[in-house]
Amino acid sequence: MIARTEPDLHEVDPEIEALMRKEDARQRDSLRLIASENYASRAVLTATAGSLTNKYAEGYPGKRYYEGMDFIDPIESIAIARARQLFAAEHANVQPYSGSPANLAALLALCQPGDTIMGLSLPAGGHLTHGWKVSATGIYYKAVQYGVRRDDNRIDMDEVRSLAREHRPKLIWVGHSAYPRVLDFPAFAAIAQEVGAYLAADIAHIAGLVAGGAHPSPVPHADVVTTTTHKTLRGPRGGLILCKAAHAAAIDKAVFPGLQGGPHNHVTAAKAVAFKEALAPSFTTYAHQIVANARALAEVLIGRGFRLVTGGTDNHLMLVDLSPRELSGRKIAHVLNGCGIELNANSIPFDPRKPFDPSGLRVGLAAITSRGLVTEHMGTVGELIADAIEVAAAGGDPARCAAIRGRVAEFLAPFAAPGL
Ligand code: DSN
Repeated sequence: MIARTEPDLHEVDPEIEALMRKEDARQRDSLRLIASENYASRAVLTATAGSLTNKYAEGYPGKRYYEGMDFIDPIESIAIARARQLFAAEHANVQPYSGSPANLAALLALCQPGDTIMGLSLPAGGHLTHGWKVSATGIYYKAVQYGVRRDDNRIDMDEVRSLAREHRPKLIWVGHSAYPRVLDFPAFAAIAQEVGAYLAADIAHIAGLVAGGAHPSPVPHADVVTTTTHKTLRGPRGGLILCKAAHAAAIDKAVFPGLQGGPHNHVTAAKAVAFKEALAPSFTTYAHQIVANARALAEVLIGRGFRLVTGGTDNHLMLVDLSPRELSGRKIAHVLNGCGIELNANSIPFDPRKPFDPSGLRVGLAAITSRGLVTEHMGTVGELIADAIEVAAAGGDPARCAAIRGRVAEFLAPFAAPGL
């Protein structure tokens, strides 16, 4: 037997190892409220860390361009079967590297360059890849963007319908990165059907809520559904495409060889683990708890005098509007980070400020719900956020920030951070 002499990470690269441990501690001690983030479980993290990263596997199970697929094929087949079961989907492709490649694959499968596509505009809460002008999806396709109403900041289905009738898009996106209300998938499907468009739902933010039954599913209504796997779904950093059987061949061809080379097998394995976790009854409880926590936190923040975009939330996120006080979202978010409260500045609809320094703060509940926080804790969470905003608005005094950071760490100490 050969003696194991291989050095560990802390011996090979103590600099990187130390930074990784510091990031662990930072995630443990911070109130993590970035709406697109979560804590993956130890099982998910373990799956990403093994020998599967060493293997090439271009192609699909049973039809590969490499030898040595004895274990990669069953892993990917299990991931596909679990994704289909979780979302009641006719077909699943588990290979997309993340959400943006998944969205590009949907477009490559269903549209030609130059075709008209429609999506929610970025300033109204949409995603870059739904046709925003600086994205490839706004450069290679003729993008028409719908928005939200000025009075209640909700998606204006009348506008969606009239733009669709006028522009006859090949594909309509429904989905968002910063919209706090339920998406009306049947209404989008009716409009798409009327104008002969494909309907593509991007559920990256809400996939965990959909899987857990805390948000309606687009799967019965959309031709294609894309998602990341690492947000509310609580899996590894990656992507997933679900579609009708009629689009399966086109989607698979678009992912590989259309856009990607070898799938990241270690991430595929971790996706399979995450789908198994999401199929457990406890995940349904988790998904509903996220929404209950978000609603409870929204009430606390409203009680502290903050305006929320649309007046509240139906999902995992809310947007705090700082424009009545003419505060810089970027500066406030930066000071909050120093207080141990991690969230991001975000544009609000009709924002008077620029996108790089907008008027909103986006607050998401998925990560802290994974730590076991429930509605009774949202009073404290809201007070910490509101107090920190006041400290930030008054100039961000370091001693006052340190005091809040101490309160945050003390408050979070009893709640174990999954995976860390
Ligand atoms: N950037 C991600 C988010 O934070 O919502 C979406 O891609």
